[in-house]
Amino acid sequence: MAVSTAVAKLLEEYKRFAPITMNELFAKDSKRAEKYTIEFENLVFDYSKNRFDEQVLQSLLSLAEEHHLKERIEDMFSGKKINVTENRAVLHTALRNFSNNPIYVDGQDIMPEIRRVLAKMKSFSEAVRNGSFKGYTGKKLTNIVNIGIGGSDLGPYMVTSALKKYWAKDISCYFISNIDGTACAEVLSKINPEETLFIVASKTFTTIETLTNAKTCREWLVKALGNQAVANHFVALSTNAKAVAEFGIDTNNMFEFWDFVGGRYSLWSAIGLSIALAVGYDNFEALLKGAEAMDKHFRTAPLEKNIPVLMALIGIWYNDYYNIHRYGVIPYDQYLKFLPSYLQQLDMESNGKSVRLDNKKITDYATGPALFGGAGTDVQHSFFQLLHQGTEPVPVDFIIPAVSQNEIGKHHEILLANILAQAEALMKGKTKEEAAAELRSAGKDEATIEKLKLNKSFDGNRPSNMFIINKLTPYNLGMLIAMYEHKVYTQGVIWEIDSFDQWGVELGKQLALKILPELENGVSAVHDSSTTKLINKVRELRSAALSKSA
Ligand code: G6Q
Repeated sequence: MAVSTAVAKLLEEYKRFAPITMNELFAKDSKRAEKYTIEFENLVFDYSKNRFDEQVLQSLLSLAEEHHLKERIEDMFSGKKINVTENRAVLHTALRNFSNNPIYVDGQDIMPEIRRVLAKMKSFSEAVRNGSFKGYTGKKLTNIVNIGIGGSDLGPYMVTSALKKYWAKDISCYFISNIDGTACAEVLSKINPEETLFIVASKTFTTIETLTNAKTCREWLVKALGNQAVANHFVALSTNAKAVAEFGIDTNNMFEFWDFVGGRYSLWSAIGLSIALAVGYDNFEALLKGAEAMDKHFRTAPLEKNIPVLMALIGIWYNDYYNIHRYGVIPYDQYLKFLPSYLQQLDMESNGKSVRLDNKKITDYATGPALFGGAGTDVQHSFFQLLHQGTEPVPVDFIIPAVSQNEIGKHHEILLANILAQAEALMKGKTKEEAAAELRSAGKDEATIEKLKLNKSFDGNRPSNMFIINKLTPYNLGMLIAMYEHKVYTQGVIWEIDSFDQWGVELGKQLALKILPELENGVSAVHDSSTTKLINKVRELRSAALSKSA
Protein backbone atom coordinates (compact mmCIF):
# COMPACT_ATOMS: atom_id res chain seq x y z
CA MET A 1 0.00 0.00 0.00
CA ALA A 2 1.20 3.50 -0.78
CA VAL A 3 2.02 5.44 2.36
CA SER A 4 -0.11 8.46 3.19
CA THR A 5 1.22 12.00 3.53
CA ALA A 6 1.22 11.82 7.33
CA VAL A 7 2.95 8.43 7.37
CA ALA A 8 5.60 9.61 4.90
CA LYS A 9 6.24 12.63 7.12
CA LEU A 10 6.54 10.43 10.20
CA LEU A 11 9.00 8.13 8.45
CA GLU A 12 11.12 11.19 7.72
CA GLU A 13 10.69 12.41 11.29
CA TYR A 14 11.84 9.06 12.58
CA LYS A 15 15.10 9.31 10.59
CA ARG A 16 15.72 12.82 11.88
CA PHE A 17 14.71 12.16 15.46
CA ALA A 18 15.96 8.62 16.19
CA PRO A 19 19.49 9.63 17.31
CA ILE A 20 18.18 12.27 19.73
CA THR A 21 17.92 11.16 23.35
CA MET A 22 15.42 12.23 25.98
CA ASN A 23 18.28 13.42 28.16
CA GLU A 24 19.22 15.84 25.39
CA LEU A 25 15.63 17.02 25.06
CA PHE A 26 15.38 17.75 28.78
CA ALA A 27 18.76 19.47 28.80
CA LYS A 28 17.67 21.69 25.90
CA ASP A 29 14.26 22.64 27.22
CA SER A 30 13.78 23.45 30.89
CA LYS A 31 10.02 23.69 30.30
CA ARG A 32 9.65 20.20 28.78
CA ALA A 33 7.93 18.65 31.79
CA GLU A 34 5.54 21.56 32.10
CA LYS A 35 4.80 21.54 28.38
CA TYR A 36 4.03 17.85 28.26
CA THR A 37 1.96 17.42 31.41
CA ILE A 38 -1.83 17.59 31.44
CA GLU A 39 -3.85 17.94 34.60
CA PHE A 40 -7.43 16.79 34.29
CA GLU A 41 -9.66 16.71 37.35
CA ASN A 42 -7.85 14.44 39.85
CA LEU A 43 -5.40 13.10 37.29
CA VAL A 44 -1.91 14.26 36.39
CA PHE A 45 -0.58 12.85 33.11
CA ASP A 46 3.11 13.47 32.50
CA TYR A 47 4.13 12.28 29.04
CA SER A 48 7.36 14.26 28.84
CA LYS A 49 9.57 11.17 29.33
CA ASN A 50 8.84 9.95 25.83
CA ARG A 51 10.91 10.04 22.68
CA PHE A 52 9.40 12.93 20.79
CA ASP A 53 9.90 16.60 20.21
CA GLU A 54 7.36 19.18 19.11
CA GLN A 55 7.92 18.40 15.44
CA VAL A 56 7.28 14.68 15.96
CA LEU A 57 4.21 15.46 18.04
CA GLN A 58 2.77 17.72 15.36
CA SER A 59 3.33 15.01 12.76
CA LEU A 60 1.56 12.48 14.98
CA LEU A 61 -1.34 14.88 15.39
CA SER A 62 -1.49 15.23 11.60
CA LEU A 63 -1.74 11.46 11.40
CA ALA A 64 -4.80 11.61 13.69
CA GLU A 65 -6.32 14.34 11.53
CA GLU A 66 -5.64 12.40 8.38
CA HIS A 67 -7.74 9.64 9.90
CA HIS A 68 -10.55 12.10 10.74
CA LEU A 69 -10.24 11.18 14.38
CA LYS A 70 -12.62 13.89 15.60
CA GLU A 71 -15.40 12.60 13.34
CA ARG A 72 -14.65 9.01 14.27
CA ILE A 73 -14.96 9.87 17.96
CA GLU A 74 -18.36 11.43 17.22
CA ASP A 75 -19.34 8.32 15.27
CA MET A 76 -18.81 6.22 18.39
CA PHE A 77 -20.63 8.53 20.81
CA SER A 78 -23.56 9.06 18.47
CA GLY A 79 -24.27 5.37 17.95
CA LYS A 80 -23.04 4.84 14.39
CA LYS A 81 -22.49 1.12 13.69
CA ILE A 82 -18.72 1.28 13.94
CA ASN A 83 -18.42 -2.41 14.82
CA VAL A 84 -18.74 -3.18 11.14
CA THR A 85 -18.11 -6.92 11.12
CA GLU A 86 -20.95 -7.44 13.58
CA ASN A 87 -23.01 -4.49 12.30
CA ARG A 88 -23.34 -3.04 15.80
CA ALA A 89 -23.20 0.35 17.45
CA VAL A 90 -20.58 0.68 20.21
CA LEU A 91 -22.17 2.50 23.10
CA HIS A 92 -20.53 1.64 26.40
CA THR A 93 -20.36 5.43 26.73
CA ALA A 94 -24.18 5.57 26.81
CA LEU A 95 -24.11 3.43 29.97
CA ARG A 96 -22.46 6.34 31.79
CA ASN A 97 -24.36 9.15 30.13
CA PHE A 98 -25.91 11.07 33.00
CA SER A 99 -26.91 14.00 30.79
CA ASN A 100 -30.45 14.27 29.52
CA ASN A 101 -29.32 13.80 25.95
CA PRO A 102 -30.99 10.95 24.08
CA ILE A 103 -28.82 8.43 22.21
CA TYR A 104 -30.35 6.60 19.28
CA VAL A 105 -29.77 3.11 17.94
CA ASP A 106 -31.91 2.20 14.92
CA GLY A 107 -34.07 5.24 15.56
CA GLN A 108 -34.79 4.29 19.18
CA ASP A 109 -33.58 6.29 22.19
CA ILE A 110 -31.71 3.73 24.30
CA MET A 111 -31.40 5.93 27.40
CA PRO A 112 -34.76 5.00 29.03
CA GLU A 113 -33.84 1.27 28.93
CA ILE A 114 -30.37 1.98 30.33
CA ARG A 115 -31.91 3.99 33.18
CA ARG A 116 -34.48 1.27 33.83
CA VAL A 117 -31.78 -1.39 34.28
CA LEU A 118 -29.66 0.94 36.42
CA ALA A 119 -32.68 1.55 38.67
CA LYS A 120 -33.24 -2.21 38.93
CA MET A 121 -29.56 -2.73 39.83
CA LYS A 122 -29.85 -0.01 42.45
CA SER A 123 -32.93 -1.43 44.14
CA PHE A 124 -31.68 -5.02 43.97
CA SER A 125 -28.20 -4.24 45.28
CA GLU A 126 -29.66 -2.17 48.09
CA ALA A 127 -32.13 -4.95 48.99
CA VAL A 128 -29.35 -7.56 49.14
CA ARG A 129 -27.06 -5.26 51.12
CA ASN A 130 -29.71 -4.28 53.66
CA GLY A 131 -30.95 -7.87 53.96
CA SER A 132 -34.48 -7.33 52.66
CA PHE A 133 -33.80 -9.66 49.70
CA LYS A 134 -32.91 -12.85 51.56
CA GLY A 135 -31.76 -16.34 50.82
CA TYR A 136 -34.29 -19.20 50.70
CA THR A 137 -33.89 -20.03 54.38
CA GLY A 138 -34.21 -16.37 55.44
CA LYS A 139 -30.51 -15.64 55.83
CA LYS A 140 -28.81 -12.50 54.56
CA LEU A 141 -26.89 -13.03 51.29
CA THR A 142 -23.33 -12.10 52.09
CA ASN A 143 -21.35 -14.20 49.59
CA ILE A 144 -21.51 -12.88 46.06
CA VAL A 145 -20.25 -15.29 43.42
CA ASN A 146 -19.88 -13.91 39.88
CA ILE A 147 -19.77 -16.70 37.31
CA GLY A 148 -18.55 -15.39 33.94
CA ILE A 149 -15.47 -15.30 31.75
CA GLY A 150 -13.55 -12.78 29.62
CA GLY A 151 -15.47 -9.52 29.49
CA SER A 152 -18.06 -10.93 31.89
CA ASP A 153 -15.39 -11.52 34.52
CA LEU A 154 -12.27 -9.40 34.14
CA GLY A 155 -13.96 -5.99 34.49
CA PRO A 156 -15.99 -6.70 37.65
CA TYR A 157 -13.09 -8.73 39.08
CA MET A 158 -10.57 -5.94 38.55
CA VAL A 159 -12.93 -3.20 39.79
CA THR A 160 -14.13 -5.02 42.92
CA SER A 161 -10.50 -5.83 43.77
CA ALA A 162 -9.46 -2.23 43.14
CA LEU A 163 -12.25 -0.95 45.39
CA LYS A 164 -11.82 -3.48 48.19
CA LYS A 165 -11.61 -0.64 50.67
CA TYR A 166 -15.22 0.29 49.80
CA TRP A 167 -16.73 -3.20 50.31
CA ALA A 168 -19.54 -3.58 52.85
CA LYS A 169 -18.00 -5.16 55.94
CA ASP A 170 -20.17 -8.28 55.78
CA ILE A 171 -19.87 -8.95 52.03
CA SER A 172 -17.39 -11.26 50.34
CA CYS A 173 -17.02 -11.44 46.56
CA TYR A 174 -15.81 -14.45 44.60
CA PHE A 175 -15.25 -14.93 40.90
CA ILE A 176 -15.46 -18.21 39.02
CA SER A 177 -14.31 -18.00 35.42
CA ASN A 178 -12.10 -20.89 34.39
CA ILE A 179 -13.64 -24.15 33.21
CA ASP A 180 -11.00 -25.88 35.32
CA GLY A 181 -13.10 -27.55 38.04
CA THR A 182 -10.62 -26.23 40.57
CA ALA A 183 -12.03 -22.71 40.11
CA CYS A 184 -15.49 -23.90 41.18
CA ALA A 185 -14.28 -26.30 43.86
CA GLU A 186 -12.11 -23.70 45.57
CA VAL A 187 -14.92 -21.12 45.81
CA LEU A 188 -17.61 -23.62 46.82
CA SER A 189 -15.38 -24.93 49.60
CA LYS A 190 -15.36 -21.48 51.20
CA ILE A 191 -19.04 -20.55 51.16
CA ASN A 192 -22.34 -21.52 52.70
CA PRO A 193 -25.26 -22.05 50.26
CA GLU A 194 -27.78 -20.35 52.52
CA GLU A 195 -25.84 -17.08 52.38
CA THR A 196 -24.73 -17.15 48.73
CA LEU A 197 -25.96 -15.23 45.71
CA PHE A 198 -24.75 -16.58 42.36
CA ILE A 199 -24.61 -14.10 39.49
CA VAL A 200 -24.44 -15.81 36.13
CA ALA A 201 -22.85 -13.20 33.86
CA SER A 202 -22.89 -13.97 30.17
CA LYS A 203 -23.79 -11.66 27.33
CA THR A 204 -24.66 -14.54 25.00
CA PHE A 205 -25.55 -17.09 27.67
CA THR A 206 -24.01 -19.74 25.46
CA THR A 207 -20.40 -19.70 26.71
CA ILE A 208 -19.45 -23.25 27.69
CA GLU A 209 -17.22 -22.27 30.63
CA THR A 210 -19.86 -20.07 32.24
CA LEU A 211 -22.77 -22.42 31.65
CA THR A 212 -20.82 -25.43 32.94
CA ASN A 213 -19.71 -23.54 36.07
CA ALA A 214 -23.23 -22.20 36.62
CA LYS A 215 -24.71 -25.70 36.29
CA THR A 216 -22.23 -27.09 38.84
CA CYS A 217 -23.04 -24.26 41.27
CA ARG A 218 -26.76 -24.76 40.80
CA GLU A 219 -26.45 -28.51 41.47
CA TRP A 220 -24.46 -27.72 44.61
CA LEU A 221 -27.13 -25.29 45.80
CA VAL A 222 -30.07 -27.56 44.92
CA LYS A 223 -28.40 -30.45 46.73
CA ALA A 224 -28.18 -28.34 49.87
CA LEU A 225 -31.43 -26.36 49.72
CA GLY A 226 -33.70 -27.93 47.08
CA ASN A 227 -34.94 -26.73 43.70
CA GLN A 228 -37.17 -23.96 45.01
CA ALA A 229 -34.12 -22.16 46.42
CA VAL A 230 -32.80 -21.28 42.93
CA ALA A 231 -35.01 -18.14 42.64
CA ASN A 232 -33.49 -16.65 45.81
CA HIS A 233 -29.92 -17.55 45.00
CA PHE A 234 -29.44 -17.10 41.23
CA VAL A 235 -29.63 -14.03 39.05
CA ALA A 236 -28.50 -13.61 35.45
CA LEU A 237 -26.84 -10.76 33.55
CA SER A 238 -27.36 -11.21 29.85
CA THR A 239 -28.70 -10.04 26.51
CA ASN A 240 -30.33 -13.45 25.93
CA ALA A 241 -33.59 -13.77 27.90
CA LYS A 242 -34.58 -17.00 26.16
CA ALA A 243 -31.39 -18.83 27.15
CA VAL A 244 -31.62 -17.46 30.70
CA ALA A 245 -35.15 -18.89 31.04
CA GLU A 246 -34.03 -22.21 29.53
CA PHE A 247 -31.25 -22.40 32.09
CA GLY A 248 -33.91 -22.14 34.81
CA ILE A 249 -33.42 -18.56 36.01
CA ASP A 250 -36.63 -16.54 36.22
CA THR A 251 -36.30 -13.61 33.80
CA ASN A 252 -37.53 -11.34 36.62
CA ASN A 253 -34.15 -12.11 38.14
CA MET A 254 -32.36 -11.09 34.98
CA PHE A 255 -30.56 -7.79 34.45
CA GLU A 256 -30.37 -6.97 30.80
CA PHE A 257 -27.84 -5.34 28.58
CA TRP A 258 -27.66 -5.00 24.85
CA ASP A 259 -25.71 -5.81 21.71
CA PHE A 260 -24.25 -2.31 21.58
CA VAL A 261 -22.21 -3.16 24.71
CA GLY A 262 -19.13 -5.22 23.85
CA GLY A 263 -18.04 -7.87 26.38
CA ARG A 264 -14.78 -6.18 27.33
CA TYR A 265 -16.60 -2.84 27.59
CA SER A 266 -19.42 -4.18 29.75
CA LEU A 267 -18.44 -3.54 33.37
CA TRP A 268 -20.52 -0.34 33.18
CA SER A 269 -23.65 -2.33 32.35
CA ALA A 270 -25.56 -4.96 34.32
CA ILE A 271 -22.28 -6.93 34.21
CA GLY A 272 -21.23 -4.55 37.00
CA LEU A 273 -23.86 -5.92 39.39
CA SER A 274 -21.22 -7.59 41.57
CA ILE A 275 -19.50 -4.19 41.86
CA ALA A 276 -22.73 -2.51 43.00
CA LEU A 277 -23.29 -5.32 45.50
CA ALA A 278 -19.78 -5.11 46.91
CA VAL A 279 -19.28 -1.35 47.11
CA GLY A 280 -22.86 -0.10 47.07
CA TYR A 281 -24.81 1.45 44.20
CA ASP A 282 -23.66 5.02 44.96
CA ASN A 283 -20.05 4.02 44.54
CA PHE A 284 -20.93 2.14 41.34
CA GLU A 285 -22.54 5.33 40.08
CA ALA A 286 -19.42 7.32 41.05
CA LEU A 287 -17.39 4.88 38.92
CA LEU A 288 -19.71 5.57 35.98
CA LYS A 289 -19.47 9.32 36.57
CA GLY A 290 -15.68 9.23 36.55
CA ALA A 291 -15.86 7.43 33.20
CA GLU A 292 -18.38 10.00 31.97
CA ALA A 293 -15.94 12.80 32.85
CA MET A 294 -13.25 11.11 30.75
CA ASP A 295 -15.77 10.59 27.93
CA LYS A 296 -16.45 14.32 27.86
CA HIS A 297 -12.73 15.07 27.86
CA PHE A 298 -12.11 12.63 25.00
CA ARG A 299 -15.01 14.02 23.01
CA THR A 300 -14.32 17.71 23.49
CA ALA A 301 -10.64 18.35 24.30
CA PRO A 302 -8.50 19.45 21.33
CA LEU A 303 -6.39 16.56 20.08
CA GLU A 304 -3.13 18.11 21.35
CA LYS A 305 -4.56 18.31 24.88
CA ASN A 306 -6.52 15.07 24.77
CA ILE A 307 -5.09 12.46 27.17
CA PRO A 308 -6.29 9.24 25.46
CA VAL A 309 -5.36 10.65 22.05
CA LEU A 310 -1.82 11.54 23.15
CA MET A 311 -1.37 8.13 24.78
CA ALA A 312 -2.54 6.48 21.55
CA LEU A 313 -0.29 8.56 19.29
CA ILE A 314 2.79 7.99 21.42
CA GLY A 315 1.98 4.26 21.43
CA ILE A 316 1.70 4.27 17.63
CA TRP A 317 4.99 6.14 17.32
CA TYR A 318 6.77 3.30 19.16
CA ASN A 319 4.77 0.50 17.61
CA ASP A 320 4.93 1.51 13.97
CA TYR A 321 8.09 3.59 13.67
CA TYR A 322 10.41 2.19 16.35
CA ASN A 323 8.98 -1.30 15.79
CA ILE A 324 8.55 -1.92 19.50
CA HIS A 325 5.59 -4.22 19.88
CA ARG A 326 5.51 -4.53 23.64
CA TYR A 327 3.89 -2.31 26.20
CA GLY A 328 3.98 -2.44 30.01
CA VAL A 329 1.41 -1.16 32.49
CA ILE A 330 2.67 -0.94 36.05
CA PRO A 331 0.31 0.32 38.74
CA TYR A 332 2.04 1.09 42.02
CA ASP A 333 -1.00 0.18 44.06
CA GLN A 334 -1.74 -3.25 45.46
CA TYR A 335 -5.47 -2.76 44.83
CA LEU A 336 -4.75 -2.28 41.13
CA LYS A 337 -2.79 -5.47 40.71
CA PHE A 338 -5.37 -6.92 38.31
CA LEU A 339 -5.47 -3.80 36.15
CA PRO A 340 -2.81 -5.14 33.74
CA SER A 341 -4.78 -8.37 33.11
CA TYR A 342 -7.91 -6.35 32.54
CA LEU A 343 -6.10 -4.04 30.13
CA GLN A 344 -4.53 -7.00 28.43
CA GLN A 345 -7.98 -8.06 27.28
CA LEU A 346 -9.14 -4.52 26.53
CA ASP A 347 -6.10 -3.72 24.40
CA MET A 348 -5.14 -7.05 22.88
CA GLU A 349 -8.65 -8.29 22.11
CA SER A 350 -9.60 -4.93 20.64
CA ASN A 351 -6.53 -4.21 18.56
CA GLY A 352 -4.97 -7.63 18.00
CA LYS A 353 -6.28 -7.57 14.43
CA SER A 354 -4.83 -7.95 10.97
CA VAL A 355 -7.73 -7.13 8.67
CA ARG A 356 -8.55 -3.54 7.85
CA LEU A 357 -11.99 -1.95 7.78
CA ASP A 358 -11.78 -1.97 3.97
CA ASN A 359 -11.46 -5.75 4.18
CA LYS A 360 -7.79 -5.91 3.20
CA LYS A 361 -5.15 -7.90 5.04
CA ILE A 362 -2.61 -5.75 6.87
CA THR A 363 0.86 -6.52 5.61
CA ASP A 364 2.86 -3.34 6.00
CA TYR A 365 2.36 -2.13 9.56
CA ALA A 366 1.84 -3.55 13.01
CA THR A 367 -1.33 -3.20 15.08
CA GLY A 368 -1.79 -3.80 18.83
CA PRO A 369 1.30 -4.51 20.93
CA ALA A 370 1.57 -7.32 23.50
CA LEU A 371 0.61 -5.79 26.84
CA PHE A 372 1.90 -7.07 30.13
CA GLY A 373 2.36 -5.73 33.63
CA GLY A 374 1.95 -6.17 37.33
CA ALA A 375 2.01 -4.22 40.56
CA GLY A 376 5.06 -2.26 41.65
CA THR A 377 7.24 -2.69 43.56
CA ASP A 378 6.79 -6.48 43.20
CA VAL A 379 7.57 -6.42 39.50
CA GLN A 380 10.78 -4.46 40.08
CA HIS A 381 12.04 -7.76 41.44
CA SER A 382 10.90 -9.75 38.42
CA PHE A 383 10.69 -8.32 34.90
CA PHE A 384 12.22 -4.88 35.46
CA GLN A 385 15.61 -6.31 34.66
CA LEU A 386 14.46 -6.59 31.04
CA LEU A 387 13.00 -3.07 31.12
CA HIS A 388 16.34 -1.64 32.22
CA GLN A 389 18.84 -3.76 30.35
CA GLY A 390 17.02 -5.88 27.76
CA THR A 391 18.02 -5.40 24.14
CA GLU A 392 14.77 -3.60 23.26
CA PRO A 393 13.07 -0.83 25.19
CA VAL A 394 9.52 -1.37 26.48
CA PRO A 395 7.34 1.74 26.79
CA VAL A 396 5.70 1.74 30.19
CA ASP A 397 2.71 3.37 31.86
CA PHE A 398 3.30 4.04 35.55
CA ILE A 399 0.19 4.65 37.68
CA ILE A 400 0.07 5.69 41.31
CA PRO A 401 -2.28 7.46 43.76
CA ALA A 402 -0.68 10.30 45.75
CA VAL A 403 -2.32 8.97 48.89
CA SER A 404 -2.74 5.32 49.82
CA GLN A 405 -6.01 3.82 51.04
CA ASN A 406 -3.80 2.43 53.80
CA GLU A 407 -1.40 5.13 54.94
CA ILE A 408 0.78 3.11 57.29
CA GLY A 409 4.12 4.44 58.46
CA LYS A 410 6.40 5.32 55.54
CA HIS A 411 5.06 2.65 53.16
CA HIS A 412 3.47 4.97 50.67
CA GLU A 413 6.36 7.41 50.54
CA ILE A 414 8.69 4.52 49.80
CA LEU A 415 6.31 3.35 47.08
CA LEU A 416 6.20 6.84 45.57
CA ALA A 417 9.97 7.15 45.73
CA ASN A 418 10.28 3.86 43.88
CA ILE A 419 7.97 4.72 41.01
CA LEU A 420 9.55 8.13 40.47
CA ALA A 421 13.05 6.71 40.67
CA GLN A 422 12.27 3.93 38.21
CA ALA A 423 10.88 6.32 35.60
CA GLU A 424 13.90 8.57 36.03
CA ALA A 425 16.38 5.70 35.85
CA LEU A 426 14.77 4.22 32.74
CA MET A 427 15.17 7.55 31.01
CA LYS A 428 18.55 8.66 32.31
CA GLY A 429 20.40 5.37 32.24
CA LYS A 430 23.99 5.14 33.42
CA THR A 431 27.11 5.34 31.24
CA LYS A 432 29.93 2.83 31.67
CA GLU A 433 32.12 5.70 32.86
CA GLU A 434 29.59 6.47 35.61
CA ALA A 435 29.41 2.78 36.49
CA ALA A 436 33.24 2.65 36.64
CA ALA A 437 33.36 5.72 38.89
CA GLU A 438 30.83 4.13 41.25
CA LEU A 439 32.83 0.92 41.42
CA ARG A 440 36.01 2.87 42.02
CA SER A 441 34.53 4.81 44.90
CA ALA A 442 33.30 1.50 46.33
CA GLY A 443 37.00 0.49 46.45
CA LYS A 444 37.01 -2.07 43.60
CA ASP A 445 40.27 -2.84 41.82
CA GLU A 446 40.74 -1.92 38.16
CA ALA A 447 40.38 -5.51 36.90
CA THR A 448 37.00 -5.85 38.62
CA ILE A 449 35.91 -2.44 37.35
CA GLU A 450 36.81 -3.45 33.81
CA LYS A 451 34.88 -6.68 34.15
CA LEU A 452 31.75 -5.08 35.63
CA LYS A 453 31.40 -1.60 34.22
CA LEU A 454 29.48 -2.61 31.09
CA ASN A 455 27.21 -4.93 33.03
CA LYS A 456 26.47 -2.17 35.48
CA SER A 457 25.72 0.41 32.82
CA PHE A 458 22.24 1.28 31.49
CA ASP A 459 21.42 2.56 28.01
CA GLY A 460 18.61 4.75 29.32
CA ASN A 461 16.38 6.62 26.87
CA ARG A 462 13.60 4.20 27.83
CA PRO A 463 10.22 5.87 27.69
CA SER A 464 7.38 6.00 30.19
CA ASN A 465 4.13 7.81 30.92
CA MET A 466 3.34 8.78 34.50
CA PHE A 467 -0.23 8.90 35.79
CA ILE A 468 -0.84 10.26 39.27
CA ILE A 469 -4.33 10.34 40.77
CA ASN A 470 -5.02 11.94 44.11
CA LYS A 471 -6.54 8.74 45.55
CA LEU A 472 -7.93 5.42 44.31
CA THR A 473 -11.64 6.33 44.52
CA PRO A 474 -14.46 4.81 42.42
CA TYR A 475 -14.67 8.06 40.44
CA ASN A 476 -10.95 8.14 39.65
CA LEU A 477 -10.93 4.47 38.75
CA GLY A 478 -13.80 5.07 36.30
CA MET A 479 -11.79 7.87 34.77
CA LEU A 480 -8.69 5.71 34.36
CA ILE A 481 -10.51 2.78 32.77
CA ALA A 482 -12.37 5.01 30.30
CA MET A 483 -9.05 6.68 29.46
CA TYR A 484 -7.62 3.32 28.37
CA GLU A 485 -10.81 2.43 26.45
CA HIS A 486 -10.47 5.61 24.43
CA LYS A 487 -6.75 5.14 23.88
CA VAL A 488 -7.53 1.75 22.39
CA TYR A 489 -10.26 3.18 20.16
CA THR A 490 -8.01 5.97 18.90
CA GLN A 491 -5.33 3.46 17.93
CA GLY A 492 -7.94 1.30 16.22
CA VAL A 493 -9.07 4.31 14.18
CA ILE A 494 -5.52 5.02 13.03
CA TRP A 495 -4.79 1.38 12.28
CA GLU A 496 -8.12 1.26 10.42
CA ILE A 497 -9.33 -1.86 12.18
CA ASP A 498 -12.54 -2.89 13.93
CA SER A 499 -11.60 -2.65 17.61
CA PHE A 500 -14.92 -4.09 18.71
CA ASP A 501 -15.15 -7.57 17.23
CA GLN A 502 -13.26 -10.65 18.46
CA TRP A 503 -13.35 -13.44 15.91
CA GLY A 504 -10.25 -14.97 17.45
CA VAL A 505 -12.15 -15.50 20.70
CA GLU A 506 -15.12 -16.98 18.87
CA LEU A 507 -12.76 -19.57 17.36
CA GLY A 508 -11.79 -20.73 20.82
CA LYS A 509 -15.45 -21.20 21.65
CA GLN A 510 -15.82 -23.71 18.78
CA LEU A 511 -12.53 -25.60 18.80
CA ALA A 512 -12.81 -27.64 21.98
CA LEU A 513 -16.30 -28.84 21.09
CA LYS A 514 -14.84 -31.12 18.42
CA ILE A 515 -12.28 -32.79 20.66
CA LEU A 516 -14.46 -33.09 23.77
CA PRO A 517 -16.35 -36.25 22.65
CA GLU A 518 -13.11 -37.76 21.39
CA LEU A 519 -11.58 -37.59 24.85
CA GLU A 520 -14.40 -39.82 26.00
CA ASN A 521 -14.92 -42.11 23.01
CA GLY A 522 -11.63 -42.07 21.12
CA VAL A 523 -10.44 -40.16 18.09
CA SER A 524 -12.92 -40.07 15.25
CA ALA A 525 -12.08 -36.91 13.31
CA VAL A 526 -9.00 -36.24 11.20
CA HIS A 527 -6.33 -34.34 13.13
CA ASP A 528 -2.63 -33.78 12.59
CA SER A 529 -0.55 -36.63 14.00
CA SER A 530 0.55 -34.59 17.02
CA THR A 531 -3.03 -33.81 18.10
CA THR A 532 -4.14 -37.43 17.56
CA LYS A 533 -1.22 -38.70 19.62
CA LEU A 534 -1.89 -36.18 22.38
CA ILE A 535 -5.60 -37.07 22.57
CA ASN A 536 -4.70 -40.76 22.88
CA LYS A 537 -2.00 -40.06 25.46
CA VAL A 538 -4.34 -37.96 27.58
CA ARG A 539 -7.01 -40.71 27.42
CA GLU A 540 -4.43 -43.26 28.54
CA LEU A 541 -3.09 -41.10 31.41
CA ARG A 542 -6.56 -40.19 32.64
CA SER A 543 -7.85 -43.74 32.56
CA ALA A 544 -4.79 -44.98 34.48
CA ALA A 545 -5.02 -42.19 37.08
CA LEU A 546 -8.80 -42.38 37.49
CA SER A 547 -8.85 -46.18 37.85
CA LYS A 548 -6.13 -45.95 40.52
CA SER A 549 -8.07 -43.35 42.52
CA ALA A 550 -11.41 -45.26 42.13
C1 G6Q B 1 -15.15 -9.64 25.07
C2 G6Q B 1 -15.26 -10.94 24.46
C3 G6Q B 1 -15.18 -12.10 25.40
C4 G6Q B 1 -16.49 -12.38 26.12
C5 G6Q B 1 -16.41 -13.75 26.76
C6 G6Q B 1 -17.66 -14.12 27.50
O1 G6Q B 1 -15.22 -8.60 24.49
O2 G6Q B 1 -16.38 -10.98 23.65
O3 G6Q B 1 -14.16 -11.96 26.35
O4 G6Q B 1 -16.76 -11.40 27.06
O5 G6Q B 1 -16.13 -14.68 25.77
O6 G6Q B 1 -18.77 -14.08 26.66
P1 G6Q B 1 -20.22 -14.11 27.25
O7 G6Q B 1 -20.41 -12.91 28.11
O8 G6Q B 1 -21.14 -14.13 26.08
O9 G6Q B 1 -20.33 -15.36 28.09
